[in-house]
Amino acid sequence: MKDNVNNTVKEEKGLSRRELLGGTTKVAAVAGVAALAVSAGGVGTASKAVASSPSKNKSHIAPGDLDEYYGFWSGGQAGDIRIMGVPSMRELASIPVFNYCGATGWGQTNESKEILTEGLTPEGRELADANGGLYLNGDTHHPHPSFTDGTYDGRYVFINDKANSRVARIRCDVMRTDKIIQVPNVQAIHGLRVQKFPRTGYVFANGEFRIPSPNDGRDLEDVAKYQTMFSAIDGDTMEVAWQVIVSGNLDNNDTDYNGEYVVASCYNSENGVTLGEMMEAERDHVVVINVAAVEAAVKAGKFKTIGDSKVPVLDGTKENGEKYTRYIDIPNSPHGVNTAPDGRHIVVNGKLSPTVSVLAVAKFPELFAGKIKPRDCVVAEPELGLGPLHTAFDNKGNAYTTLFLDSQICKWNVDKALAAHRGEDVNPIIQKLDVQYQPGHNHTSMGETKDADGKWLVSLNKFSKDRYINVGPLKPENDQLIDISGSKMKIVHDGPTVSEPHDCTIVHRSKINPSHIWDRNDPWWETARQQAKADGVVLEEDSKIIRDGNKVRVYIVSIAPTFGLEEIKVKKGDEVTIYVTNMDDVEDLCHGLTLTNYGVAMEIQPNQTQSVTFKATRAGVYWYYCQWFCHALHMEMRGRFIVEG
Ligand code: CUK
Ligand code: CUA
Repeated sequence: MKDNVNNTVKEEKGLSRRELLGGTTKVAAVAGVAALAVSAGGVGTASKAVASSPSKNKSHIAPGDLDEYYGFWSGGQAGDIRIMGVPSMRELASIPVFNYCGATGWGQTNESKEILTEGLTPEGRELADANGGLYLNGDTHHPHPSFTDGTYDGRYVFINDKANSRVARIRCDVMRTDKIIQVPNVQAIHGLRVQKFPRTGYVFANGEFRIPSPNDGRDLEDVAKYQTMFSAIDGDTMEVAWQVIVSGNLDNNDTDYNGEYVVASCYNSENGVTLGEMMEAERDHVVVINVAAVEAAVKAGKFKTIGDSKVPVLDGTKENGEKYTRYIDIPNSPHGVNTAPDGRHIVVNGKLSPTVSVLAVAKFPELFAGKIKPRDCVVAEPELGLGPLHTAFDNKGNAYTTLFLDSQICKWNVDKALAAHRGEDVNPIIQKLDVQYQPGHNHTSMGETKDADGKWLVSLNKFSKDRYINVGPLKPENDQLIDISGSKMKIVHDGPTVSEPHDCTIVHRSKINPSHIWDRNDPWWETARQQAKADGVVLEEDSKIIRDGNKVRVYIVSIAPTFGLEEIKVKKGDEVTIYVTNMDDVEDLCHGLTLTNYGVAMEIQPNQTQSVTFKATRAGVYWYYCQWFCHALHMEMRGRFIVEG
């Protein structure tokens, strides 16, 4: 196995952090401190391959050894994405997305504010402005990496924000969010999947709640006029390409392996607004969206737009959707939708029904041609247990379904389920495993790609109850790691998480190849670059202060253990922007800038530029300091921000 994770600084730059720290530390007494900082970083230590670990428990990754998989975990209501190592289940990083992050300055730096606000709809901007211009919360559910040709390509991870109807894109090279858009005409983006073939391509996003259209004060009580939409976002430009109005509340979705169809589950086919109304019918449905048919109609101009939005909208409701959509009846309130790695079957999870419905992708063309009835697409409907929510797959034709109410994972065989549906006397269920407790999503290693490898399954359990020492009324959730490489599932690890992750994806490390330092040509600081150019400043070289009326722009180059300016003098009332460029092109050598008592703080990663703007509201001396322990003389890495009254 090619190990692309274990690139040490030595190989890349010819200089390790250990050497850098040793070389620049002039005071002998601080050598011990430097060693402390280095051991925390752990840079340059050789690591053994996972397979060579002598441990009997395959999930145990010995100190110094590396994980085989990247896990992208939704941060739930915390609004971030967490990178986990699998199988160790160690939390490696948090990527700020829809949250405010004090560690990185996400939500405060000009670079992040641009990303957080540029994609808002006019209504969203108005509502966010009531909160100081930014949404400070998010509710992430479904992190999905980009695909090329049916498997992960390591470019991006996409994730939804149900709370404020947004979709974000995370760059896998720097593991930072680079685009966030708010989807117009809908409320609560929930289910999210990406096009698997030929590439991503589209990001498919389900609008869950039904609202008046446009939602500007009309039809407040006329609930029959409420509607919701399925949206296709162009993953390259992060613009909404088109929307289709559908019947029911959209829940989850998944796509085929041909780039032709998307299947979305819908609850509340009654279009009710109270619990009682939503529960009236025995059956709900999935809606199948025909991507080519929608594209053709958009191209032919057969669409409308709504309100201020320019996005093409098509009618795909049960009554009018003929060309674009088909509705397949599914027992009451289906939830998860999961495409098998064979590319031929899509499993719809029953939730309130003990069954899962297996749809044959090959039947969809006949369905749209009107040659078969919708229910003819259902080629198996095994009864698995109470509360089936989500299904994952291995590489041997087996499926693993979470049973929320039974607190179990049910392992079953897809071919046997098909045979049973044809009337053969076979039992598709292979094993039921107790999990602790109430599982929602589950995910297998590479299981949503054609490269499913059947090694690991994670069950994301909503309740941990007694599995950990008591931390108060709010307990952690419990993500259990299950070894599925043998004939029987075996739980090998309990992993606590906070704030309801909902979902995760598990990606082989050979697919992801993050950078160690930023490239100075990165577009991240393009706005800063333009401003510097106008000010005659070279970001990489110049530390200077430019006054422009009562606007003051401060350019600082940081190289451990100094800031290029040890004193910044401004006048009370000035609007100050500080640009910091970290010219330490050494792995893991992050600096920061915190301005005491001003509530200003940001990270500046190796070779990165970041900036922050604030008002100098009070005269006095305020120290700014580097808050990342970067050097033996880190405590001395500071300067005075002097505000003249
Ligand atoms: S949903 Cu949470 S358990 Cu948002 Cu994918 Cu099913
Ligand atoms: Cu730079 Cu601490």
